Amino acid sequence: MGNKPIFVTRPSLPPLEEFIPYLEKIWESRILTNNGDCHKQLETKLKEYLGVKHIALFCNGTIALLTALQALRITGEVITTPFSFVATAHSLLWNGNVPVFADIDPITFNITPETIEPVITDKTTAIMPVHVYGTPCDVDGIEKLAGTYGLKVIYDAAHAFGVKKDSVSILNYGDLSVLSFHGTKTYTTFEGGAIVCHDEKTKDRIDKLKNFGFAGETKVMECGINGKMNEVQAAFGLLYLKYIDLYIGKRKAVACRYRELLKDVGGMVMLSDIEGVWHNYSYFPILIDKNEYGMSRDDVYEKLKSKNIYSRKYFYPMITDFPMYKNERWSDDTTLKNAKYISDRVLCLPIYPDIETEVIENVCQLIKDH
Ligand code: T4K
Repeated sequence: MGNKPIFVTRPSLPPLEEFIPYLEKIWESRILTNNGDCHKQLETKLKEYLGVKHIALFCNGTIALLTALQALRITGEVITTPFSFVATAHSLLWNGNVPVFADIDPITFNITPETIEPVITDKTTAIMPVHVYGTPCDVDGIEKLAGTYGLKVIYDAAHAFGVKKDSVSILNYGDLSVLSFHGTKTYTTFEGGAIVCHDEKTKDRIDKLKNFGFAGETKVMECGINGKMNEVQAAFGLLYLKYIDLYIGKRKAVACRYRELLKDVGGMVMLSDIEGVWHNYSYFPILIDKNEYGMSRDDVYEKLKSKNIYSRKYFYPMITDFPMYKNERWSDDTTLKNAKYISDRVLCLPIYPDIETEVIENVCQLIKDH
């Protein structure tokens, strides 16, 4: 293993020589962006792979989130989770919404109908749940609640590439779902993202919004943005798709090895697979309870770091602990108590397709020896 640093993730890359023919085609065509051939092909292939009706590719997940809000003309308050990457809430602020935070479930780490309903007000227009670490939200319950109150649902599915529930893509729930294809994600196009939608009209609107709002050469329908994915990203996405099942399979093996090696460690909780769910093993979070385990999450983080192993505290601090998101509506100790509990204890261990077995064993041994 040597002394090379081990990070929370390390993207697997297909052989470089397999990427060259894609680049040659781009060089030949001189179409570098704006819905070129690779872009078109990737939309088609992703629809097939993911089992969704429509997909619109983006330059990154954050602009895709913002465009999703614009596409549905979301105004007012939007209920979301404090336990996510800050981009989830930032997209709401960029769109002029008021983010309102609901507590999370202690098992799935996701917001639930039970935690969402109490914070609905007459200003609420939408819900933006996150399938955190790729674990599906209670999509049926959220759909029912949204129906009752007439709310839109935009899933931040940044972690949920390829995740299925009862053989159906999780991306088919809600009004829209937003993916991230960032370099740290299970499926990557270096930077990138996508919106999944269910009808032609919405897809058309999203496509216009990501291209400055142009509807034809000389007509601008509204204030769109430049959210387009370029041809090199799309070409890489096409190649990556050929390897994705292999990579997810390898991730699963890593998760299984961690679970096996850590199963008897007291005071430490791991996520389990959920029956009927096809997981993508994008993250490997553990919860460390200092009283039972004997060391705090921060102690373990520092201990691993001292051995050149860089685990990550995703998601600490929780979003509502960033000064710009603090608000008396959720600053007492009870409103977001599960999120706070988990955010204070969570640690994401290194997981990626080509992580060496020796590294996994070393990480686990360091966790066991305390
Ligand atoms: N919603 C949710 C729920 C999200 O998690 C995210 C992004 C978004 C929305 C927004 O989607 P994007 O706009 O990003 O498409 C990373 C990512 O930048 C971010 O995409 C991701 N979530 C978040 C959870 O993690 P950092 O600041 O922790 O990344 P960084 O650069 O520290 O990378 C972590 C480790 O990964 C590094 O220590 C080394 C390794 N690494 C990283 C990169 C970028 C590599 O080996 N190669 C690489 O290219 O935010």
